[in-house]
Amino acid sequence: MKIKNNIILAMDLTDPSEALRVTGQVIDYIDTVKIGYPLVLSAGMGCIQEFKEELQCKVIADFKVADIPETNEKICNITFEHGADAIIVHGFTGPDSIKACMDAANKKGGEIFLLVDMSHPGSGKFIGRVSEEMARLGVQLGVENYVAPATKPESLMGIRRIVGEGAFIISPGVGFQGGEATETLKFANAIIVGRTIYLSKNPRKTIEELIKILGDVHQTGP
Ligand code: NUP
Repeated sequence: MKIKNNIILAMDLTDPSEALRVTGQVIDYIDTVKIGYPLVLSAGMGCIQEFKEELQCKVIADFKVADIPETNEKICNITFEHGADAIIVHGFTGPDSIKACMDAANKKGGEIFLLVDMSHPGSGKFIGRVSEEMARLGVQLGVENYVAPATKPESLMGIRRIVGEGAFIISPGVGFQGGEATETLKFANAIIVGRTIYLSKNPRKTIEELIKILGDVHQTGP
């Protein structure tokens, strides 16, 4: 997946028109939006198509799929049928559950991102202890895309070492959760940024400043 300016907007505002309006303010600078339960549970699955049509962006559905293979397959099928370009899937459920998501993605022409560690403090208790094992499993299964935390550079670095330079890593936790954008992009292909942008008084200016910090080596907006 190619991501403009290496920034994915995490749009977790729960008012659908506000979510579209604020995303519209920064859409010149991004081409990929991550939508998860906060927005979909309030706006409905139709918001995926709405974002794609109104803003011409790619949508990653952050549904952290974590069920038995048969249920995972259904969740992925429905998500891709609603227009999502990719879906985020938990790694801890094991190979059969991950494989079911990969198969659904292949059939529907979508992609999966395997979540192998998380960014919040409590993630050290369970998921953080097995994240490298999950990354190795992902490699064995042929997973190409991963989610790993910007708040834990050591973990992110370790995951990159395992999945290799050819894999695509997206990383949440920049800004509000304490992760640092430039540092994160040494190991990740793109950063996921939510509140820093959508709660900003001037989201457009905030993203312009962020792009400047990142060195603006990629495409920029007008
Ligand atoms: O480990 C994770 N951490 C995380 O923050 C996995 C995620 N998917 N996220 C999501 O990334 C989180 O649900 C939110 O949508 C986004 C980060 O948003 P913010 O902290 O920049 O507001």
